[in-house]
Amino acid sequence: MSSDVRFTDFKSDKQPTWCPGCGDFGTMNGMMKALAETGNDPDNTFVVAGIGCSGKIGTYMHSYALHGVHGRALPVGIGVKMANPELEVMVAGGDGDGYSIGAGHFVHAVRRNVDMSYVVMDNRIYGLTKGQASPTSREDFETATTPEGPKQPPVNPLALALASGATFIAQTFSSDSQRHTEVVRKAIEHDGFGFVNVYSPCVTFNDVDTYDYWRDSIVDLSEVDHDPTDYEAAQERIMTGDREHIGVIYQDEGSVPFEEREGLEDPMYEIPDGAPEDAMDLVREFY
Ligand SMILES: Cc1ncc(C[n+]2csc(CCOP(=O)(O)OP(=O)(O)O)c2C)c(N)n1
Ligand code: SF4
Ligand SMILES: [Mg+2]
Repeated sequence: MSSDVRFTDFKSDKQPTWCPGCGDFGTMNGMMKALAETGNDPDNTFVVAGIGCSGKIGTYMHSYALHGVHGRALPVGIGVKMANPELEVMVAGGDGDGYSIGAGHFVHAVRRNVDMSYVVMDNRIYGLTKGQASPTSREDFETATTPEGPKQPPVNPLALALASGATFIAQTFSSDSQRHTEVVRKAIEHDGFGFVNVYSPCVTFNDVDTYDYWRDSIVDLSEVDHDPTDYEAAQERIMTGDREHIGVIYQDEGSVPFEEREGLEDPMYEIPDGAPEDAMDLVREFY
């Protein structure tokens, strides 16, 4: 790790193919700034990306990276962190990747509480596949495949995280660069699974959840009376309040990451080669 790293060091030489104005530009810039501000550098950072427009982020960032299978970024990220806890692991993907095909992994990653961060670029649509409804789309959101809307209420990702035992729940808006960076930084610094849902507008396929909509509806928790360490207050904001809050909504200050709790902090490269003898005895018993 180095203290003179600039956020631009996290930019790869690949030119993003995101549409001009896509929210993912701001989301990615804030992630790079937060990584640099927390003393990380590309050599100790591993980005695992989902599949979707958002998933292209692993190509546009300069770090170790893996672009794998749709909905499977989180278990891969956990594996990377467990194999080498010295790495700063950041998983990033879309609302479809995380809350639809990957919803099961989301729940279990949250409850496992490994020390890593998870940034979801929530544009309330499947962008890459050209505009189908996603799990966070509104009930009446019309698309080519849901001409009368999905006709089912959207998933509330923050509630899902809270119900799964999350120790850090936050939300940001991609175009509020300063606040987004600050919150992602807190997620990185959190001792455990730092989850950030980012309102990251799709300017091509979503004409409802637009920049103007977010600007008009967002309530910044730093400007109201909210204590993120108060579980009931967080529950109230997430379950019954206006959903468009940004900031750290819940943080368990006593969080102990899974690997620390279970004494699994040694990197796998320090484990001697070859299976331990008693494990081999067990194998011999069965063949
Ligand atoms: C197993 C599998 N099923 C479906 C797809 C098709 N697919 C690719 S991206 C995507 C949805 C992406 O939506 P989201 O995660 O919200 O990302 P966005 O493009 O909006 O950033 C789907 C269904 C796939 N690649 N793999
Ligand atoms: S389709 Fe939407 S999400 Fe994908 S790059 Fe374009 S604006 Fe971004
Ligand atoms: Mg999406």
